[in-house]
Amino acid sequence: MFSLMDGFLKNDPLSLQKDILNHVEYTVARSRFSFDDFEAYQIGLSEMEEGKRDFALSHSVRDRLIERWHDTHSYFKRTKPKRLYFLSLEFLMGRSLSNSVINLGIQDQYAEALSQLGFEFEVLAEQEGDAALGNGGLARLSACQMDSLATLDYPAWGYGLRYEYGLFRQVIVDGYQHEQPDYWLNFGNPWEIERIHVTYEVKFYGTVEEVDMNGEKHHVWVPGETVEAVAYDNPIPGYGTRNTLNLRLWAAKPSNQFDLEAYNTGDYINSVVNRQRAETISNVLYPDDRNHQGKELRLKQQYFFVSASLQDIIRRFKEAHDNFDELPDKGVFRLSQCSVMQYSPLQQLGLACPRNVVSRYLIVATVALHLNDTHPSLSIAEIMRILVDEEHLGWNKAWDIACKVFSFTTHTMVAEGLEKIPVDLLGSLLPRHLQELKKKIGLDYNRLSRMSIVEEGAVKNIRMANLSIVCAHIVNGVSKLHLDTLKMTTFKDFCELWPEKFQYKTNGVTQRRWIVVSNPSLCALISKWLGTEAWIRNADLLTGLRDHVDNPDFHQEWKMLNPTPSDAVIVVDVEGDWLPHRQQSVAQQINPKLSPRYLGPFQVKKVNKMRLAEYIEAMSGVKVSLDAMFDVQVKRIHEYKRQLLNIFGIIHRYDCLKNMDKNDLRKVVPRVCIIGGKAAPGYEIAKKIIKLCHSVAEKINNDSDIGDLLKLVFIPDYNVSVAELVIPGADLSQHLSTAGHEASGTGSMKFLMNGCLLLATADGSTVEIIEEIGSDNLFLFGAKVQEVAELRKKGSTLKVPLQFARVLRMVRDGYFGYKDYFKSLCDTVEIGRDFYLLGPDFGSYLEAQAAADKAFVEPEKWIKMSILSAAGSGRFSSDRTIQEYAERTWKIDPCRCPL
Ligand code: 26M
Repeated sequence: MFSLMDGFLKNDPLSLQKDILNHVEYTVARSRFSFDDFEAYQIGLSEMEEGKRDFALSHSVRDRLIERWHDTHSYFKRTKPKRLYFLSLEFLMGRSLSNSVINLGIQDQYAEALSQLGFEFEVLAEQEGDAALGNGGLARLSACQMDSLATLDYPAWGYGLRYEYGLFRQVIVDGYQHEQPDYWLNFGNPWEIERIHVTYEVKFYGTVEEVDMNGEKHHVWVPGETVEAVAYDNPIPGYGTRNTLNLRLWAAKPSNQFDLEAYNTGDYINSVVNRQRAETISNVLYPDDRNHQGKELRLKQQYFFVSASLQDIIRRFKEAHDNFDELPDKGVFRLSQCSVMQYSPLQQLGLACPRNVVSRYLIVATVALHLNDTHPSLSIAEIMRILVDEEHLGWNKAWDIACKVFSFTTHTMVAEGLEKIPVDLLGSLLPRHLQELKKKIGLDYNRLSRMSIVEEGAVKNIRMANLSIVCAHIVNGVSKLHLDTLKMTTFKDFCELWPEKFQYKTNGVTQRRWIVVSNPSLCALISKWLGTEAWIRNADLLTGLRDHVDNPDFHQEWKMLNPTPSDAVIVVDVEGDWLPHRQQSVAQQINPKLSPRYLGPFQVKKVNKMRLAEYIEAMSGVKVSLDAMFDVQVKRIHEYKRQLLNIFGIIHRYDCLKNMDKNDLRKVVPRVCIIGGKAAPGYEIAKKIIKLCHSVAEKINNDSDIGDLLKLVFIPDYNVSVAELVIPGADLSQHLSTAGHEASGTGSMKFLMNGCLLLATADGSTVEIIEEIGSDNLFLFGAKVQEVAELRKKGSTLKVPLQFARVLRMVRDGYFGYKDYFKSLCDTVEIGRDFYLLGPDFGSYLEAQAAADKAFVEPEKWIKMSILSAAGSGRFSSDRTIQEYAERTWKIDPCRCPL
């Protein structure tokens, strides 16, 4: 890997050791030792409590991040490129240690430094907890995109909230999900830098007063509550570059503005208690990734986030445009000559000044604001308030600016998922914003009511998506199918009005995290066979793996395990019969001494399966066979994602095994079915799906007739670091959403990169994955988007396969216990009520599963499919996505900090 020598801090192993020891002594202040007293150091480190052992190490890495962070930001300040501000209420960063040393290019040096001290880097890295400030797909996408922005040298900032409690920890008790608070800051967070001096006041409630200023009427908002936002900076290092971006997260603190009234009247205790309430704003992440429930606290979080971020952005803008001397050639200079400074600096935020050459030049030198879903959409109302009330711009001019700086991405397929805020709530919390929005509503009265920003009804709602669409100059979908669907349904009217606004940028994931960090042996293998590491910054190069797809040496290193020791294999077909199939496996030498942590490029899949098997045994006590196909479905639990279809398939498989001839049993392809994911705490049906999974697992795993032929395990508390372990070890992964419901899906891309075969519906980004790898290289099933509507129309006249009815009956009749508890779950898939079409898709699902069984016992075929999956995954790198955004939406250029 590349290595950069730079800064004050040296990166040779000896210097690293010294730095780590310094932090043990002075940052952690846990042990007294002398540098040559190795024993003392070791005792000092092991004395630290769980979760703190990686602390000194992390701090030494953090120092190196800060160095680059400073250089990057002073370089941006000097060169004044147009900046992107990426606004998101959620970021799922996971762990930072491994990712940081890899992106800094110093992982080998750290490994050596630690090993000389008697420690293993990987073991210490395992100590780190996840930063889980988000729910699922949207939040992990933000994290991948930050990595790409940094790596591709784009001048960007991320903004988010520093929740004290991240996404709840999932604990399974007796098969039921319980939620426990994720107080992730307990041991301190070495990756953040608290900026006690970067604070802003955020106002809430109160009244709007009209005041007369020089004969003009102005609105002044007199707040009822004021809260302080404090900045916490999180460095985001790029790979193969010195650029290190900033993710600035806001925490709420009591404001310094005392309630004098209360103090004067002597109600000291109550006024202190009231001040303390402020901190609740950034206390906890809302754990529902479905929709908005009109909760006041959530709205407060959104506005708190928006207000602090915009104040910060505007402050930086003003700073940058005060000092023109250094950049005589950059237009900004010309602006000063045109005395633009006589305008409020805020007017320069977009295109406030008259449409002339100068103003056009201005926008190049300014900012782009990106709304990650509707969650930060109050930014639009806030910018309008600032421009109109504080900078005294006319409404039209202010609106023009807002339209030019904002772009927006939506992450949901269905209209019900779009966020709404009751007008009354908005009016009470942010009275001035509502006044301004009403002006906009006035304009919309002539349009179709469905396009209005306000939804009429008993309770009037602000439609955040409509607000964002009306304002943003570009509206993005997250896959081709997603945008096409929106164009025909939810956003039809808008698309007809402004067709040029709508674009799609198919999602991607970062190969740094999802191959280099999480699958080091595959990383080494790919680099070896491509003869370069350049694919780590340019994922398109992965297509080069196709050149070796028939090379037996390459296969040997890529290999999965010898599938099954039997001479013939039987798979289940759609009729539920078992078909014999000749197996062509070659006897394989398996080295039983192979360490699970072995990082060499040999038999990569096998090594990763061993690691996963170890984890499964530790978590659930279930021993699984490495010869089995590891079949994985990990993602948030949702009815539309159809984990229930998976479980019904498993029950069907179990039922077949139970009814099979003893002789045939030994010819079956063994499976380990792995399911993981969290259900929103209030999502009853999703929770019942988790319970059913456990009940079925209990039955199957304890059935001595079945043994290794079928196992079902639920992996608790699925999160980013668990994903890093599970994905590399999967042979097959399932993506079962009813077509037309998954906007994109990004899990599938991570599996694809790791050479795991997909079993999927033609939904979201899968359609584009098929374009890349070809339909022969995955197991496709189920109704297509166009057919879904037709099937739904059929209602109770729908035909479902007999096997489906049989499985449903087993659950209903209490074959897995908890008959009453599962009743409402069973009702959701009864003919006529089966909205997500599990019944109609069941037959084709079983066929796809049978095809997977068949392919698995032809190792040559399977390995080829696996190689071609990884080789076709380059398009699904977030680097490609970010480059498209930069060029087509944000209009920003790379700005690379010199070495
Ligand atoms: C809303 C209101 C209150 C609290 C939480 C929310 C909320 C949070 C997250 C609603 C939706 C949220 O996320 C939606 C999401 O994750 N969508 C997924 O986005 C991925 C990235 O684009 C896509 O790949 C998935 O298909 C899409 O489901």
